[in-house]
Amino acid sequence: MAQKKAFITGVSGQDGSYLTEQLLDKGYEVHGMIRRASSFNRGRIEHIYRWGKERNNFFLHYGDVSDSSNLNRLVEKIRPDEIYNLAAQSHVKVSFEVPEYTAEVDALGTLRLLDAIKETGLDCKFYQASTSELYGKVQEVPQSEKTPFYPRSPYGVAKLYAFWIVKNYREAYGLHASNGILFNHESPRRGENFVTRKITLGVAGVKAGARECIKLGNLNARRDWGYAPDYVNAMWLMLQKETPDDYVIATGEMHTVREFVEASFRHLDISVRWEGEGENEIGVDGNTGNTIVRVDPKYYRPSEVEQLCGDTSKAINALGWKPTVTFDQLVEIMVKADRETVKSR
Ligand code: NAP
Ligand code: G4F
Repeated sequence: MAQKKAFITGVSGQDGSYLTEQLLDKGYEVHGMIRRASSFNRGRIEHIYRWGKERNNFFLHYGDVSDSSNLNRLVEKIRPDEIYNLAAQSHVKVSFEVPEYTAEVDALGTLRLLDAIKETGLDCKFYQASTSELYGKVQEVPQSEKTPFYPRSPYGVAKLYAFWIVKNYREAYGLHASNGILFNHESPRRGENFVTRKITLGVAGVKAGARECIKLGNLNARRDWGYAPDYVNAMWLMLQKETPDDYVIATGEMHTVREFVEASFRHLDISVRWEGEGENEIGVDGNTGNTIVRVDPKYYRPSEVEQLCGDTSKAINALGWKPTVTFDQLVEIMVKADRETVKSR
């Protein structure tokens, strides 16, 4: 069988790096889009790049999903069998600061790619990185593919456009285009300003004596957190189906930010005692009495997504997918990795 070619936008991100590793393992030739930046932005894929260069199966191309001519040229030149559109301004809080840019990249970027496929007439499968942020102010618990959407941020609204334009191009032009509605997924490669990574880096810093405490926003927010490598495997499974469709990918378990903090400290033998309320709440080290967690309202969002919990039965039945890492294992993996990160800094 001929070697399959994949094109990944967002290759330098958390998911892009794991997806690249998995596709190379499956024998794919992988092409990734990278943005020109004034500082090094390939940290997550540097190891793969060196390895892939030797084997001549991993290639990077400069580009940006805000640039149609670049996308058209890349799609025409690479002629991929599968496109994974992972590129996004992916931070929800930041999207309130840069709403127009977020729409440009997360909404219109998706349209540009779909249109490039349509115009070249390429027989190519398309994966869209849709998100549980579409559910926002949730209309039912847990959320399935049938739950109505109610996004709560410029990010969520931009991704809502992307979700529907994927469906529209599928129905209007017969494109094999699927939406993966992925709930939060984390790993040691998670960006440092997302809450899980901020916590695991923070607790490792406190344990090492490199910092006094961690400052967080809404401790009561609840999320359905899974392990990123499991979730990128689901992306691939979706594109192996004969017909395109939309799937929820989640663990079905919900935990608060507060629980994530407690579990992280627990892995370092520190118990947290909570005192006070709201902005004045603090987390105290049960052994030393030191304040190791504080609330800082600057991390609150203008409109919050209070809870997310996914019903992944469709993916279990149709894709044979299921999560392999529990909440506690995820926390342990991340804390362990960040103890090393703190030592090396
Ligand atoms: P991430 O780590 O923030 O990675 C985002 C990637 O997009 C990076 O490679 C980034 O490049 C690239 N990018 C940003 N703007 C771009 C532009 N204008 N043109 C081209 N590339 C651009 O995100 P992630 O966690 O891997 O998530 C991957 C995708 O899944 C995103 O679309 C995200 O919105 C979505 N998603 C994530 C989750 C989750 O829990 N992780 C859940 C649901 C959906 P730089 O490295 O140069 O910044
Ligand atoms: O880690 P977060 O920033 O992730 P959020 O907003 O859920 O978005 C992530 O998951 C989405 C899938 O549902 C993706 F689509 C999106 O691209 C991204 O990957 O925040 C999680 C929760 C929020 O409720 C936030 O208010 O944690 C709360 N939080 C509390 N303190 C904090 C903090 N979030 C951050 N980033 N920083 C804090 O200090």
